[in-house]
Amino acid sequence: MAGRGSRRQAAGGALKTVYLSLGSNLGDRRRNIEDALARLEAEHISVSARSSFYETEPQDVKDQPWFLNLAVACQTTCFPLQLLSILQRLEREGGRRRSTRSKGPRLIDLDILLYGDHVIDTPRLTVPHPRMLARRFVLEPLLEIAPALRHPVTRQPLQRYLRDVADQPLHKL
Ligand code: GSY
Repeated sequence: MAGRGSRRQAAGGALKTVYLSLGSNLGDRRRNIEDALARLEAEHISVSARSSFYETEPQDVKDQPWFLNLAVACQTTCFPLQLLSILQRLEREGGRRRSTRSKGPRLIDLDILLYGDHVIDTPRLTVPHPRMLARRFVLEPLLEIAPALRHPVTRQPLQRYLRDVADQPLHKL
């Protein structure tokens, strides 16, 4: 019985809740993020919750403009690597300029933080996002929209990681 089941597989899997982090620190940052959210919807990645905007100090490379960040919850039938490919294409279409520094300024950055409570470890994709617990610009917006989330690996509430990053400057807008 190939038919229906296999076609459904080709089109996507079960509906999943995924959490994404968006950031921009070049040009009209708010517009870049709003455009990316509209493009997600056009890809049938449906945004079900969005955080406030946060003005955040750059991590890693400090001599670049501050970022505007937010987190969203989305509903999607995409498999993880399909979702990654779409987000990477949206980054390219959003005109991401890779500076000579890999962690330098960017028009739009889209990262998968959580894919349901799945744990994914492949050469292309690691979920939960490997640096999410060390980044206040990720944790604060994420916890605003999903305060009860637990980390799928440690099973600890994400809330408890906030105090470790409390010294990273950020303003909720
Ligand atoms: O990893 C996302 C890009 N990025 C950011 C960011 O979005 N916000 C802040 N505050 N610092 C960052 N460093 C990098 S790289």
